[in-house]
Amino acid sequence: MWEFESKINSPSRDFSQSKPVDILHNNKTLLEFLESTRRLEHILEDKTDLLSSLATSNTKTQTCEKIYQFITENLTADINEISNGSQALNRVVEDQMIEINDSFNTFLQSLEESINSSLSMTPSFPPKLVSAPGNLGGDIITESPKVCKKNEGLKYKGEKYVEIEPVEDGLLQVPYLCDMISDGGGWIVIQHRATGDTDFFLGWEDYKEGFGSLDTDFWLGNDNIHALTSSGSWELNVEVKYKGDTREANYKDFSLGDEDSNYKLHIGTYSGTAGDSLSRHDGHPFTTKDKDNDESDSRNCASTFEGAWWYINCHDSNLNGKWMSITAHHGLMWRTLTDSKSATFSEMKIRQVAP
Ligand SMILES: [Ca+2]
Repeated sequence: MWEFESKINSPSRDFSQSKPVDILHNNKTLLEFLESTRRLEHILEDKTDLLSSLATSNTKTQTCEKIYQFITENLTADINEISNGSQALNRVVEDQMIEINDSFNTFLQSLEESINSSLSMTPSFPPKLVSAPGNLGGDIITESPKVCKKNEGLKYKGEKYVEIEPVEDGLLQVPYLCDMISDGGGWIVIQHRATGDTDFFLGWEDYKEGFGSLDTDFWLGNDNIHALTSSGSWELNVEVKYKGDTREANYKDFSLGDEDSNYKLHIGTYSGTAGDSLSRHDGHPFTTKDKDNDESDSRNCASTFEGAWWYINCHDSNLNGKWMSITAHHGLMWRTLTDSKSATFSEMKIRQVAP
């Protein structure tokens, strides 16, 4: 190319003054120039074709990119849709599994409670009362220090209870129930709940006097409990059955104050297997739905939790609560064993350990 340019750029000549040799030379130069021009045209054509081809190629590339983008976007959307669908399906399956599991557990618990309830009723309270045999059948029966003596023409219930009729100068002027077997016997039962046939959501006078049936469920009465424990030294035994398992809580030095003290509870040291869910109530008065002696300013704990107890604000235990309640804290609760749920059996009994 530079050769061509050098020729183009060479100074002009006056051909009229040229000699024949010069003319020939000039013609040759012109021919070379024309040849170069053609080559240049070819090169330009080639470049044009190339540019055109590149442009076409670029358009195709852009089209390919758009198609690729379209496919990618749609594929991603499809994958996301499938993934979301799969997750939703998993959630539905998980929810249904939880629901089935809960239903099964509820069914099992209900079945277990029904069986336990039946089992707890049968041996303790046979429907027909029989006269007590002269000997209740074992070396473990001992003379009760004061109120649960054997061989007094006793009515015998089940395997371990006897019903005692009051005597004229006795501490109690109502029939009462003695456990003649447990831990050597000699226990007077002050609370018994095994059947749920008695309403325990009652007022002050009912708890003062006592209510229910010795054949089923009852409260001995706060006046009676006070009369028994106002002299001598007494111990308290609490039995609570939950999920088929019966546990005990024992307290030394049990007594109940008189009505003027609102039947204030006094208990000593705890021992046992049920855990201690009563010591926090020690030293506190009794509250019923119609007499609020608890420590809550905003409510009556007996009304709120459907029972009657030595409530604070409000309770660790609620053994006079609502039978088989499914509402948390409303049932026969013994926190260290049942948490907030209801036990299926409870019994409180006391025994004199010293005059
Ligand atoms: Ca209150």
